[in-house]
Amino acid sequence: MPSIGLIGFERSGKTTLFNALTGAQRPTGFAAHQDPHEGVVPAADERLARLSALYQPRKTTPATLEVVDFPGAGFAGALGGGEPPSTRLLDQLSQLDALAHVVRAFENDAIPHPAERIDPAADIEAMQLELTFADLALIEKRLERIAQETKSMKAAERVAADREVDVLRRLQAHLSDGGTTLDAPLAEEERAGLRHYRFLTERPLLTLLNLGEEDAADAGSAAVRFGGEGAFVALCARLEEELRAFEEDEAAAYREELGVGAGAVETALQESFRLLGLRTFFTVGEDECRAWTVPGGASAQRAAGRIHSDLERGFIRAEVVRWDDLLDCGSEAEAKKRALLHTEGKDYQVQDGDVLHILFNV
Ligand SMILES: Nc1nc2c(ncn2[C@@H]2O[C@H](COP(=O)(O)OP(=O)(O)OP(=O)(O)O)[C@@H](O)[C@H]2O)c(=O)[nH]1
Ligand SMILES: [Mg+2]
Repeated sequence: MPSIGLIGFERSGKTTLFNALTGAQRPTGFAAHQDPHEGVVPAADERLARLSALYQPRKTTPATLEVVDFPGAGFAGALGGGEPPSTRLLDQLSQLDALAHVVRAFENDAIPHPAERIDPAADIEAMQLELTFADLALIEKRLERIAQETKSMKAAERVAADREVDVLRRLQAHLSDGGTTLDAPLAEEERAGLRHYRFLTERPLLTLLNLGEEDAADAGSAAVRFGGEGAFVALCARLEEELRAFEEDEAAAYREELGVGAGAVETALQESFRLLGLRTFFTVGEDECRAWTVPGGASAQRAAGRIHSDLERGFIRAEVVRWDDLLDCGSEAEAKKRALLHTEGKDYQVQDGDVLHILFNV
């Protein structure tokens, strides 16, 4: 399952957002937890809902995202002179596919910001620096180690070591200039050679601006006012958490009264999927309609493996139809008749929105 980690300074609203995303009721507020919370978020998907309406299956299963909510205390050092994040925290972060920085933009004197200021741009910069420092420290350690090791190396081994040193030095220079591993000018094989380091700035980073209730109705312009580039979603975590407790029509009425549109949480989720480069495909039937995710560029055979290892092993071919074509046609048989359903081999690259039917033999 793809995973994303919520990071950010103390009391920025990570756990509040975690509750809004997962429906959990974890305690929020002052030092409410020392350990990360883990949860699974089903991804609402309009396409799956419509396929389900067509098939009326016994079961509808959305795609999921694992979310890990870290306590902000671990990042306190980034705001001035304190301890850098622990090795354990860095290790936990590097295991995740993406990171989401929850940035505080809400004002509330009763809930002090650890640096005693509300300045989203400064927080964004401080967190970026913290992640960059962690990677630079890792590079430095590795360079020292290689320098030690090369002393006793044979000439042939030294060639590979020299090459690694060269790549690490270039990355070091790029990070020192404010770049990230993601946007470093590296050749594809150089990048692949660095992957095992699991650098934090190699993780796609989503910025979640946590607005005050008074800004929630105008999230778009609030986001512009607070500045922000890259992948960016503005929402009010507290409001979204509160609204979860309401019935659907009550929540809708309350939203209308406040002028806060639905879907901020869904947008945050979709942005996460997009950042992760995930593609969603569907399987349909009277038993179950289900959404699945695979990394961009994944083959039909790999997608089959998401469903079951037998399907990957015994893969023969896939019948593929776009979700909206299937809806237009009303059935796979009709889609076939109109030549909208095609047969693909194991190397077919799955597209976002494909409905797959895997034929296999084990
Ligand atoms: N007004 C307002 N308060 C919020 C909002 N989001 C969170 N809060 C409050 O801020 C306090 C801290 O929220 P948490 O969700 O615990 O923050 P956190 O980032 O998980 O904090 P740590 O786990 O200590 O790092 C709580 O009292 C929340 O109710 C918001 O959007 N608006
Ligand atoms: Mg928390």
